[in-house]
Amino acid sequence: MERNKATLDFMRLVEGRQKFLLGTPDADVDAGASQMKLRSFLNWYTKLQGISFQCCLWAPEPPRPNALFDTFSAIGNPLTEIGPLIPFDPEVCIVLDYGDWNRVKEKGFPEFAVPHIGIDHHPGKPGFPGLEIIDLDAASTTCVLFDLLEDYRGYHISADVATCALAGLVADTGRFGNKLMKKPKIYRYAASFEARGARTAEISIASLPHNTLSRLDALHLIRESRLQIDRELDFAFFWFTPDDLRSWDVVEEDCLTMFSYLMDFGVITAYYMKDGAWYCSLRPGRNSKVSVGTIATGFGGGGHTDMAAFSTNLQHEEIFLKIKKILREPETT
Ligand SMILES: [Mn+2]
Repeated sequence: MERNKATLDFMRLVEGRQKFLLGTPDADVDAGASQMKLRSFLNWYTKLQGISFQCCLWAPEPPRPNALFDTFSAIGNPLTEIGPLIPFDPEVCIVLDYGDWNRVKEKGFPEFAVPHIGIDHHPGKPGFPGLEIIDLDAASTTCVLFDLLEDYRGYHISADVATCALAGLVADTGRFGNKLMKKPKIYRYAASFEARGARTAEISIASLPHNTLSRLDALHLIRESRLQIDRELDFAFFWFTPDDLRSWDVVEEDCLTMFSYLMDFGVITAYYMKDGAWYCSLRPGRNSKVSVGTIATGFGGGGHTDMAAFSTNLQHEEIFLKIKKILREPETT
């Protein structure tokens, strides 16, 4: 059977090897699914060659729990398998779903003088030290892996691997909910995975948010006690703390959905802690004429007309007042 060039290049680098490091900078569902899927293939392939198999999974931090991981637990679950890198001496390093090699290194990916293979659907940046297999058109890294491995002779994609691949696809395209859904290619992949036995019902259930009530509670509490509004200046401001997130049992993104509920305001600002520093994120409402980038500049930050941010040592009360002052200034000059 005619095999594509990427498959040939990939197989040339893994042939005869038995120790693999599979790394990813962000252990989300697609990255975890890609690690599991590839590990399952390499396990099959080394057995076929009659050699032993060793594989170490790497990510800078454990993945955030997500019910979709359970749907592919039959072939492994990165939640339980990614840990600190034990002394391990790989013969090949494979980096998945990474985008920018420098970011991977910044996150502590160990450097080994062995062949590297990058497999991704994000645009690569210069500097990757090896073979890059990138398909910008693919909806997830699990799809790139599917193209790479599906026609490899004798390899049979099991229902468990197909379920894992579909979980990556569903999570990365926002449950088919974003603009990528216009691409028929996504449905073709989904159909291919289903034809190989992917358990779609299980995935549909797992992809429903498990914390709907916590999110509603969080939004309610923000509305009640963390939201300040100045109607005259057309300005909405909300804030939350790491303690809030813990007591509400939600993550930062759940609170930031407030942005989309406040779109009738000219300027919307969220104040919260990110990576250990206080941080303000600004958005204009749907009919706003204000450049939020200009406001962020007033705090030493920056950004664009429609998205801006700055980090700060100021308290939320001070920021609220200072932004109001900036919004008022055009009238006083
Ligand atoms: Mn991805």
